[in-house]
Amino acid sequence: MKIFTPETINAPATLTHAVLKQWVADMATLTQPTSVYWADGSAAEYDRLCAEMVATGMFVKLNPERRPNSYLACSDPSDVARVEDRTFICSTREEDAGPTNNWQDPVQMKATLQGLFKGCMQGRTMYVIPFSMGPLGSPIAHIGVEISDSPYVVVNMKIMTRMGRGALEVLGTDGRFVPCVHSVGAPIAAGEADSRWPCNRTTKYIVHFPETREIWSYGSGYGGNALLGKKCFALRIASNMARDEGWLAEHMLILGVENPQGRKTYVAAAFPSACGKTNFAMLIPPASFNGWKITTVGDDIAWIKPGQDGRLYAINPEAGFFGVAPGTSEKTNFNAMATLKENVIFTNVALTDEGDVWWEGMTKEPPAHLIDWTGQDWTPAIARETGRKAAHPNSRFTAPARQCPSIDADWENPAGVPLSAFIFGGRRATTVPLVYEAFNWNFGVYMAATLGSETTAAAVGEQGIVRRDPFAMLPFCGYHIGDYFNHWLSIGRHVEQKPHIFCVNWFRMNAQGEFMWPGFGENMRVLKWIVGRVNGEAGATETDLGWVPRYEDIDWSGSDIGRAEFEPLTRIDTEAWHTELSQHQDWFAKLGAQLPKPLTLKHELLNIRMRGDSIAS
Ligand code: SAT
Ligand code: MN
Repeated sequence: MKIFTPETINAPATLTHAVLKQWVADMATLTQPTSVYWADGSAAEYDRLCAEMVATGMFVKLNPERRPNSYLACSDPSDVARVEDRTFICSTREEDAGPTNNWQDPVQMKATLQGLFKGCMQGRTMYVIPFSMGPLGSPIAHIGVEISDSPYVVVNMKIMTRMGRGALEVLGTDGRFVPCVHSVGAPIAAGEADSRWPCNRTTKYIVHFPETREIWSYGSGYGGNALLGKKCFALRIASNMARDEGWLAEHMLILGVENPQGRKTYVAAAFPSACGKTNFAMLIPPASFNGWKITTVGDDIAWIKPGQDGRLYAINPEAGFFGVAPGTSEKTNFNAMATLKENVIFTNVALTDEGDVWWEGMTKEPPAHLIDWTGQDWTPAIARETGRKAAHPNSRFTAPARQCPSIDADWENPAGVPLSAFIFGGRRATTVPLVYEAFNWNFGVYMAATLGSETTAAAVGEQGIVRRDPFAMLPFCGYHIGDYFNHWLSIGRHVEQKPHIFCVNWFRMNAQGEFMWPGFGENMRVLKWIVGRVNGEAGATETDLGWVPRYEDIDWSGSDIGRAEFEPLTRIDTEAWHTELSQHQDWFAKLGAQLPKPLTLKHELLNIRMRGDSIAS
């Protein structure tokens, strides 16, 4: 066994951070890599690592005339999405992880991990990846250092975070960082060849130690399992930091709505994974909305802090988009397609004969021939016969946020942007109306706490099942979800100028199983109403659930949706809500004593209203 020391880990000569160097040395001694490499985040390094991956077959370089400086990676079929049942929160006390997280005793888990990581990087390079979540040096940013044996992780982290030398400079000699340890869990024995997408097909662990702010991930090289700055740090660990320090770490996009007079209103919106957050964040208003503009601050994660002026301010801690490819087209998300023109890493989409990429929904007509994400020939005829998709339903693009044409001028402003509204949405074929505004903060927290959504391909498991996904944070809240609700209620008590809270559902279906709402750019009509409500300019009618727009409260310019189509979109089906409310009750029952009293109260109020008794909200 080779012993590594701070002197033998290839650390940059200028690095004076003794704790960091010792930690890296300890990790190298544990995992036994062939060599240690410190990522500097430069373009030259990025190009070199990509070229190396092309040589090993992990990357395909796309045709530079069609997609300059871009690559395609196709993963092992066992490694295509987040693994929620292999994700753990290891707080000292089980009660602190709560009923929605997998818990294991931290001492036991550390022992398990020591066993797994022992020698796990044999035959591989260990990359040390310093990164900042949030602009470098900003007071709201936090630093992490990921150790990984995957060059795919290095280049993705380069796009998704502020990665490299700058982050080390911020750390100085004794700065705090969140240690993130990652291995694909596939050591290479001497003389053995590496696989194209190394991972561990049978053993995966995504582990968080909230008290010591540590992350350990083993066995997967994909997305949120491996790019540890994203869900693991910016949500699971950061939600703990946020609770302790009085702010919010949320699974939310952030966008700005600019009206023709130039007034800008920022909103943050939470939807579960693969429910269209990226599309909503980059929305282009219908042509009839002359002078209205949407600007993008972030598409997945928001860190939100109270400002001096009594408002809430949000930053996007990420620097790139890790978006779902299928369904993205010039028609559904023009800005995303423009963002994807160059400097992109695609994962699990199909390769065209011209050396470009394709996925379901990118064009109306599929190409006549493709190599699908599993490496097999694909034609429309084969697809019809076998049902095989060219791109995996959870295939992704990794693209720099600065390339997005709608990027907000303040997207890197360390002070953040002031929020006027929170929007919560799920994927619901029935029951939930197109949009409604909560009567007040605590009612909004209730609605978000009971948010339901049909499951998607973003996580391994059965799809299309309605599950409670509170605040779209079910897989991402790093502590007891009841305490998290309490934290939201407490923010409401302390913030003077609270954003209004809205719920939306773009996915309601008619009896024929067709979507009733066109979605995409048409969502601007709903957004304009929301902004109008916030600014005291839009009307509504009171319902049992909250404030709902009447037909005449929505701007229908350029639309052929009439009253008859609008009514079933916003109808409150009392029968369905009786069932819904009993499901809320079942869900709340799981939270035990940690369920905040104000939410029980709101549940009772809703029950009474739905039963038709007259009572104030
Ligand atoms: O794979 S990720 O967790 O990064 C994406 C998602 O599921 O939202
Ligand atoms: Mn997400």
